[in-house]
Amino acid sequence: MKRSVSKRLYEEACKVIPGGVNSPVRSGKAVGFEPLFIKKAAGCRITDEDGNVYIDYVGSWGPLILGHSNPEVQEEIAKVLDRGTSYGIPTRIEVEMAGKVVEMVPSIEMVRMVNSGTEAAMSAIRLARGYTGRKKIIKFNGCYHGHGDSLLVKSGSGLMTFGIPGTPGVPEEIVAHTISLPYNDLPGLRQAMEEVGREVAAIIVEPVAANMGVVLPAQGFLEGLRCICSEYGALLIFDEVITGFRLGPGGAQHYFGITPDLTCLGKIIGGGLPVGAYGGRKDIMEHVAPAGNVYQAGTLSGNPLAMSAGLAMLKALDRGGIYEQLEKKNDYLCSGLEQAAASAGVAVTLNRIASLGCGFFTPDPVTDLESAAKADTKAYAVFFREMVDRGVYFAPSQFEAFFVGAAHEQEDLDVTIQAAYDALKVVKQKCECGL
Ligand code: KE4
Repeated sequence: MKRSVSKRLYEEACKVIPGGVNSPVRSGKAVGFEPLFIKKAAGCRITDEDGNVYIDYVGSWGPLILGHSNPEVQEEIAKVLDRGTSYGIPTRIEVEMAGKVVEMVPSIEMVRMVNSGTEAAMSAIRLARGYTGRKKIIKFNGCYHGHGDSLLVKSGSGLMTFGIPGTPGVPEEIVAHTISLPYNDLPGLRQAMEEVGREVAAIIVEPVAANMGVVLPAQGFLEGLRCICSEYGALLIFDEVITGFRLGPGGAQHYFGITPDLTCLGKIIGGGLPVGAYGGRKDIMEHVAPAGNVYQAGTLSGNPLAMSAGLAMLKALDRGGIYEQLEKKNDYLCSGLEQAAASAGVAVTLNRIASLGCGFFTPDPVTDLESAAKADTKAYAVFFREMVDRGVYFAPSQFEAFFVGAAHEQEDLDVTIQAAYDALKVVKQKCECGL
């Protein structure tokens, strides 16, 4: 495929943007690939500046569950555009959006809009510390909760992709109160809580980890977190930036039947525009300024343009019937990918749930960061490049999820599976030759 325009744009971008990208995971560095520059997108397809078309399984890293340029979402955005984009003064649509989130997410009695998942997670942490008067936070290795200082400890996503253990610029004093433990290890958590449990403000978790690839909670893990938090008076925070509205209208907390104290949201809630949110028990949320003293603010929080996109998406998702379809499509795709890997004789462990998945290039089960890290990233890089050359765009990292959306039709899935048969044969040849 000719990609000369993307190549030129990348060269220009690298002169004025760090690494040529506005977010590290978009860089193709980890898979030996210079990033595409996208000109337009519709449905499940993206078109690059050279006119090449790809079936897209990144979907802006999760938000576009209904596909690119969804007519309902675009229509609502257009309606608001005529009236302006942001006032910095309350609007009717913010009340409607908050009401919709409270209606859809079981544990949320009150919610505050912000502009990203990072803001949602860092605000929830601050609120938990302000509410409990405690300092320590427990997270899990390989989970990623945005780039807020106190959560950049053994994180997933771009930090795992590029092997960045922590990050310069975060003073040790800031992360001194952050403890990161193995995901799915309840005994390890119990031991830590026996030592510091009364100092722990919150345990924050991705109820399905999707930033070290996709790793499912072990049987009893989430229930265990709930019990332990209640036992020690720590708050349970579900970071549902990916799973929220992805695993169903009520997210992972409804899917698994667990009630967190606070929930972080992002991605889908913005319908493709910048929106995050955090919410939960009213007695906790009423500590947030100006109702309470825990300060958090945002110039563009709740802006009517972003609210219109997010609300349109939530209403469409809440109409019913869509999640069953998404799960069927993902099951079909994953089965096809597994058959393609078996046919090529390439070891792939495919973790999936609802419309989310990840194929790890390893024969062994992947249940935490340690087992995820054993995946053959070189093999994944070959797979990624071979698939892109066949018009299929997966995440440019072994440690990111793929997302199936409502716009992926049977034909798109079949094209993807056929491409995988061919791509995995190349992986086999290249990996056997040690290339
Ligand atoms: P944002 O600040 O990127 O909106 O959200 C941060 C965040 C928080 N929590 C979870 C569970 C997340 O997955 C994320 C962001 N996810 C990554 C992709 N795995 C965003 C992609 C990027 O960094 O460009």
